[in-house]
Amino acid sequence: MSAFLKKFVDVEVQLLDLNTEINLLDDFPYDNFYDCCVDLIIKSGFEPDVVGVSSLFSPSFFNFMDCGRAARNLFPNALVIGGGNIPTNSYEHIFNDLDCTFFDGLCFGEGERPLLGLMQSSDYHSYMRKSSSWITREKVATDAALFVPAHDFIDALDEIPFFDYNLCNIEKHSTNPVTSSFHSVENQRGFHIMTSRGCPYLCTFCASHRTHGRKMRFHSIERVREDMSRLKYDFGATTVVFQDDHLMSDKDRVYEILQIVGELKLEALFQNGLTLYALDRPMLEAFYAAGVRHLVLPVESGSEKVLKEQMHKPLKFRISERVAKDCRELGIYTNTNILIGMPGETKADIEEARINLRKIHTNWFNIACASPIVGSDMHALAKKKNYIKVDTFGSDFRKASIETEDFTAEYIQDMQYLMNLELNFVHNMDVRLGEYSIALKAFKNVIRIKPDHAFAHYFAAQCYQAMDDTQSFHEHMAAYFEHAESPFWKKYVEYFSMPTNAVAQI
Ligand code: B12
Ligand code: SF4
Repeated sequence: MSAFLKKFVDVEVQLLDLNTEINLLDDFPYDNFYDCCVDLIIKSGFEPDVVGVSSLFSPSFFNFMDCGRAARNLFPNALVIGGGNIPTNSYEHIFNDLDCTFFDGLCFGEGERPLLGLMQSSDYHSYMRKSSSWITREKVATDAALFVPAHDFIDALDEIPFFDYNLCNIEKHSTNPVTSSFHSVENQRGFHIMTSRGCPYLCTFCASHRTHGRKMRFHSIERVREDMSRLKYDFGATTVVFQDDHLMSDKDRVYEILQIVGELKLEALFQNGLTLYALDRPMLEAFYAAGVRHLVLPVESGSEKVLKEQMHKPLKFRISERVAKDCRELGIYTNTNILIGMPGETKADIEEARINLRKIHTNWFNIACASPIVGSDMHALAKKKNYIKVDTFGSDFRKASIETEDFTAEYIQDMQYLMNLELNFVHNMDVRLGEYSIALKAFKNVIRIKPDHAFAHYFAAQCYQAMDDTQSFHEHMAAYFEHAESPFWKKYVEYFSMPTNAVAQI
């Protein structure tokens, strides 16, 4: 947005990225996020005329509100505006239910053009009153039924200049949680990149279309090449993290992008799952040839019925099986994303999924609890049927928040952890296929984060035994027996009939 604004108007822009700043704090010497926000804004030395607060994620809803309040209190004469997925989807809640007075306006959907119009106007408030991409307290309060906000998209994405990375302290922004969670990447300097916007699919759990729309829009291939080259040569990028919602929409274009990645010798991560039907063998070979060694597979469910009826996802389970197998054969590590607890999903569906998912030759499963993201069809349905049991403005896919005629939230929460243990440990595919060193790397990663993880110790021990490392086998079995005694692990040890007699086993 900064680069786009500067193309047309003479503005000075400063960026305060609280994600990065807070990540770098050694401790949190504040009573709450609001105090932290005030302190960091003061330390930044900003004296803005306009403060724009951005929020993309439900878990940051309350932080978004705190930032807006802090900006209003610190800069009483400034225009305070907000944008991103959260205000786009929750503006009625913000202005009506929470009676928010500190935001002068909220932007609906993408912000480049609405922000430019605003900055070019002589009277901000009257511009926001007239523009249907700007939401104000008055519009929502007086015309709630009549007021329908509208997108103002840029069709040809190349109109947006190369991003204004000079706003960032690149060293600080390189503390990137995405790259470090990928199997093949260590301590890399990664930049997010989005070569297209929009997605035509109708997945019921997704709200991306509310911000970016359903129509695909693209950067040209020339522009993708230019951006990646500048990131590499001017900013020292070693990794590009693709964030397109539907990168695979045009396969020929993907081949060209992979060619560029390969030529520039950049690591490429595809953090969003890539549409599986498009990942045929030649395409996966092209990924491999470009140096890609890790992919995320959006399998989403092991039940065809749930995929079709609950998720509206045009995906056949056999395609997921084939892609995971091909990746393994080619030497591409895979994480598989699974959601459980959709409205309409039954316990029988979940049981079916548990069995089916064991057939996926993936390296690791990420099992998440379906979260009713505001703006998604799933949220609308869950709200209508009164299925939402907790405040969803903080929902983050870890906490089960839906309760239906078929299951309780506690059941989904328990099942999420049980499926994690079952698919990643008890039936771990790498162990089953004798890929012990790959499995071990994952188990040791779990132990690093959770040193008392009894199952990680047990299965790490099994790998060491198979690799003839007797000493490490004994060390991990000893750790297993120690932790298996705790009340938390005891129930899972019993459930999976894991060994309990230390003397007999070691
Ligand atoms: C990159 C990304 C990440 C990165 C973010 C890195 C970073 N520092 O930016 C990482 C990996 C860290 C991440 C993490 C998560 N993510 Co994420 N992520 C994305 C992704 C793929 C792209 C975001 C992006 O850059 N878009 C491109 C730009 C052009 O669009 P934009 O950011 O929306 O900004 C435009 C408008 O929103 C608007 N705008 C935005 N801010 C402002 C401010 C003002 C003042 C104005 C006027 C306009 C404006 O104008 C912008 C330009 O057009 C989106 C999907 C998507 N397509 O947006 C998901 C998405 C935002 N993530 C999502 C989720 C759920 C998460 C996680 C909660 C996942 C998890 N379980 O951990 C976490 C939360 C992290 C946290 N901090 O709490 C969901 C959010 C849904 C929701 N309501 O919560 C999305 C929509 C994906 C999806 N379809 O489900 N994510
Ligand atoms: S989840 Fe992905 S594929 Fe489905 S609608 Fe959202 S962006 Fe598109």
